[in-house]
Amino acid sequence: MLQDRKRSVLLYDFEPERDTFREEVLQGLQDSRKELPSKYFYDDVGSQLFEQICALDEYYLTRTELRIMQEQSPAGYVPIDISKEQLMRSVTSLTIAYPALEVLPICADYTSDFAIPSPTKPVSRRVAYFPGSTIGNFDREPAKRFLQQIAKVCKGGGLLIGVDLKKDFNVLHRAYNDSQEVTAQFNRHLLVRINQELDADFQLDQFGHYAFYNPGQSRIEMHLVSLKNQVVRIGEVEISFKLGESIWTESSYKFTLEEFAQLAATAGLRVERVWTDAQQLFSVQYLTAS
Ligand code: AVJ
Repeated sequence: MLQDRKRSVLLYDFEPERDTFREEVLQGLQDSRKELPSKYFYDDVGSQLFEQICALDEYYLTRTELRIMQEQSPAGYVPIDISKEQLMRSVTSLTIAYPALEVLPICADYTSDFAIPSPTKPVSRRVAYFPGSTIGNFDREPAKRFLQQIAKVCKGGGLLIGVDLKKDFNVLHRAYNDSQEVTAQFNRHLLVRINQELDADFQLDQFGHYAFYNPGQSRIEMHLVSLKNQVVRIGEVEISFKLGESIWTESSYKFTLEEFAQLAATAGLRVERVWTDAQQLFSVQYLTAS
């Protein structure tokens, strides 16, 4: 969804009244030891003057504090994504928003084995961030292995992870069968890519999007179902499909909080905090790796 470029922000305004200013000035100046509250330096012009002070050679405070912060705060961010274009787009906006942050992007399948580079600054704690409930795309054993991997990489640190929760089957069904059929298009896009990149001839209108919640397995299953008997060519190879035969393209597991805590525990991760929305649709969880 497109966002308005210009956001309006509401100010909660408790700026001291002129009367208060007068009272404090008069009170301070009528004391036997005269004083004025230093907070009143900072009107608009005063604040700009202070900014200039901060830039002075002699005024070591600000730059020294910033240096300490830069030395001690997030040493670096290592985004990992399978899509190089998407990855580099987000890196660009991140480096603009956080010029001091060292960003070390990795284009990889995050289930594969690859080395995580170390930022230039010393790292005291590694925290992984795995949003989107993408953990739900793994079957139980691979999920456990993946979490174990993270636990190993983030020992002494933790994992912030998005986990989708069990809920009304109809709500789940609609989330993967949207009325605009974007999900169907997303699903079929896999065939578009295969056609484009692997010289294949999938007929897109001959494969139907089929997604449903499987309560016994606690997962959404997404399929592309052949709408006729057909033969598809991928390069030199021919693959035949029967009418109604499906290609399983994705699983998306849903959890109760207890089930996820249990899965995490099998990987040596402990749930420290859980945040959810009012309807308990989704959770964000912080796990530590001891
Ligand atoms: C981002 C992988 C978690 O499984 O819900 C969205 C992908 N598939 N609609 C999910 C997806 C269909 C999504 N993940």
